[in-house]
Amino acid sequence: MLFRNTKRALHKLSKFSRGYLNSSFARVLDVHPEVLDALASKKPVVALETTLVTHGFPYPTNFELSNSLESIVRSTGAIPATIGIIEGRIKIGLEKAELERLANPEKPGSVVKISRRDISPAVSMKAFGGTTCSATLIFAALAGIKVFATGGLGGVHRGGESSMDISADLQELTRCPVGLVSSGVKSILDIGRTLEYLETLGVPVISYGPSKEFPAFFTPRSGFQVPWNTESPSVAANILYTQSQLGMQNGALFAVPIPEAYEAAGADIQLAVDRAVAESEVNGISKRGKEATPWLLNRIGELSMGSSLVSNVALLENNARIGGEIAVEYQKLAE
Ligand code: PSU
Ligand code: MN
Repeated sequence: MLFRNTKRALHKLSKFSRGYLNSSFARVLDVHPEVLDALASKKPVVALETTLVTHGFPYPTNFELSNSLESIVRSTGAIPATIGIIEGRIKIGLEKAELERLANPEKPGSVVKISRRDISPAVSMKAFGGTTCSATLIFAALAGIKVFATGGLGGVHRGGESSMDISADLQELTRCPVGLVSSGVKSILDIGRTLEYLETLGVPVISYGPSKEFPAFFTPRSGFQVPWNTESPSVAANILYTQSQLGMQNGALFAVPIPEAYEAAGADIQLAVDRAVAESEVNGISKRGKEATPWLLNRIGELSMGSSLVSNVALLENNARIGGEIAVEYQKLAE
């Protein structure tokens, strides 16, 4: 019996791997053997991003956090696939040494923040990179991963109606059939316009909690309502599965409020957010494109004396667990 099962698994794996190895993207993209096996044998997989490692958290918190997100995903029965770029190779699933390479600023050479527009130059120039939500969505979709868990999605920046600083993350949700689990967007952004933009793009936004209030990352309340809410991983999985049955190419955003224990800290952090945004307008960082978000995140950490980082870790860990639960339910439907 054992032998027969193993043989069947090997057969499936080799068929899947053959398809994968013949595809053109295999020339630039490596799927970690554990992730490849999970995809071939239809186990649930959750994608994780690395901009939070390279541009979101200081070392060694970033390295430890990434490991803890992977363990939390595992504890739900799903396999984690942390995505990043190592010397021009796109990695779906990173080895510990590769993760350390992206996390540790003392390693030689720079590590770039990779959104859609940076992918082909980074690959061609053998760069190291942390993938934003947009790039992570692209690679997750290429590999056939259905769920991606992170902290905050990018969006329309404050003043975006004149600066046109709108994260590529939003557009990408129209192109990748992946469920993105985040705690909404930070109030460094214009939350109302971000939701309007997602509506225009036709991306379903579902609050994953007791109410239809869209969460504002550090706080569960943004003052904006979304049309749908659920607290059930199987309903969330069903939303993704329905889109796949209809052949829809877009993803969906599941917006999870920060755990209750961190609600109170949110009000103080909000002051830091407002001050950081005001500073960025005075010192001109708000007009420096991709530097704006990492600068604001770092400044909020300084102004809140690390409290924002503690909350950020808590919500990321919560989202990794929920991502795992949704992926497990999705796989049941897809069987
Ligand atoms: N917002 C956060 N934390 C983050 C990011 C956004 O609260 O770490 C990162 C994500 O990787 C996101 C990217 O995809 O920043 C968006 O950057 P930009 O605003 O430059 O598109
Ligand atoms: Mn931008």
